[in-house]
Amino acid sequence: MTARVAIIGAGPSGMAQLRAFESARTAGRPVPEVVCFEKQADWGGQWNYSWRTGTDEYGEPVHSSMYRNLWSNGPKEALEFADYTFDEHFGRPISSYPPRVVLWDYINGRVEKAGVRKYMRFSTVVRWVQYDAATELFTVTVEDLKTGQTESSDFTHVIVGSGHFSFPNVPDFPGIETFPGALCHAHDFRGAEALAGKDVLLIGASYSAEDIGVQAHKMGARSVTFSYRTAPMGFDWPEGLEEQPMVARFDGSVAHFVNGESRRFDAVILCTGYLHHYPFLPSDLALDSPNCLYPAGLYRGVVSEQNDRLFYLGAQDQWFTFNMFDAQAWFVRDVVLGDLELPDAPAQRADMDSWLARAAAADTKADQIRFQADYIRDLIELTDYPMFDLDRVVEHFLGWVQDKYADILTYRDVAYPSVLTGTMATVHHTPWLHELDDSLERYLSTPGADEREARPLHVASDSR
Ligand code: FAD
Ligand code: NA7
Repeated sequence: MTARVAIIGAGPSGMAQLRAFESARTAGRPVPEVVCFEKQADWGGQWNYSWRTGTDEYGEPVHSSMYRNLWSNGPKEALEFADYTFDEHFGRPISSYPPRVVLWDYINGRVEKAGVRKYMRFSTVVRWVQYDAATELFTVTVEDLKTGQTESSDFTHVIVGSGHFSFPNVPDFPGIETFPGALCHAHDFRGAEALAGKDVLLIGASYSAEDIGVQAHKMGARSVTFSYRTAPMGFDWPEGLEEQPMVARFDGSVAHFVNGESRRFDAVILCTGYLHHYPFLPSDLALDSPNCLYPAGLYRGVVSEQNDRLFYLGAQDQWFTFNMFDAQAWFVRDVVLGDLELPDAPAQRADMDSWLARAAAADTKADQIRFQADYIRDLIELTDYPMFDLDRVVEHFLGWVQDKYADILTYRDVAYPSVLTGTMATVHHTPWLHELDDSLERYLSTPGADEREARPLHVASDSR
């Protein structure tokens, strides 16, 4: 059978893979048939916001964990595509921390320009992938969610881009079943407005807890308490936000912490992370990993150790995002095209072991950021993806970490220069803390000073 490639999912990773194949095709290289199955009606993955929670209109698990109020949690200059800059897309400088819809617009712009929609099968969920060692083919069974029809067809290569921040990790806590208030996992959190005037408990000490906490504060929560398992986040929290260790037990609306303190809460949000879960893959092919910098069993972070023709994109914990997915997609493309040869299994293992050892030694945030930059550099050096100044991006990330520790409520107002174009970001017309309209129109508008000042704040507090 001539090569035929299935891409599972059209989030930023799957979109990067489509773009990678198309760039080879337009350069005159022979490219196999590519089909991308996406269960949602549009591409964008996490960035394709849905108001729904639980199951969608077809009874499928809702994929996106993003909320209405979400703004980029890192400077956009750290994720910029090396082959499609923000300047090219927006035609003028914008700020460093755009809202979700603005970033969706950017990633959509690149693939629309590349004209890769023709490879898409939207509203089509991959139900099962079966590998036949005799024929060396994958049989991919999909369901067209609009018609309910299932069909199977064979592929020589499968590229998994289904993301790993969608299936919530939901631990149990003694007595939580007695909690009478609002209770959900971050995956089902859609907006912080309803938290105004409430006492809110967030369990977890990573991105979701931090960001939902500051969103809740922005929208006027009376208090926000973070409960950590390993270590506190340690930001210089404004009044009304505090960190406590683990919850020992709930007793009705009261949470008792392991340090003996207790508080009463109106709402609890479990910000306890996500599971790598691939319900469409048999256990021998499904990646089984915690959320980490270098999942074991993926050569160069993408090639399944179980099968040289099965690839995973974006399976890492992510400092870098869009441009890391590009580096991976270009590498996978060249392996599929036969332009890059994979070493034998022992050599793959030795390579993975050396990266795993380095990942294990990356204790600090700075180590982890540098690790991921080196990983990306290693991939880009093998392909024609445009190399960009990764050391400069590392500096941006280190600056961003510092900004957050300086003031967790204002770090999104800081501007960074593009490492690709040198363009300095603008300072957004309205400080993030005061901006209550997340729309693209509002973001790109230039409101007069009167309008900026007249915009109502939901809450007034000394910290503003
Ligand atoms: P996803 O974006 O998860 O896309 C996977 C796609 O696969 C989805 O479209 C899904 O519908 C599809 N799919 C899944 N299963 C199937 C199936 N069986 N059949 C067909 N299709 C399927 N990154 C940043 O850079 N900045 C941020 O500010 C930021 N904020 C985030 C906030 C939250 C709450 C979360 C959860 C993540 C955030 N991220 C952020 C990280 C985010 O994971 C990446 O930016 C990016 O979306 C990952 O892309 P992906 O394509 O690998 O996965
Ligand atoms: P992360 O980054 O995987 O963090 C999960 C957090 O949940 C982390 O602080 C964990 O504690 C904590 N956790 C996990 N299990 C438990 C239990 N059983 N009890 C208490 N706490 C627990 O997930 P996020 O959702 O924050 O971020 C994922 C992505 O979404 C990220 O890319 C962002 O951009 C947005 P630990 O610190 O390990 O002790």
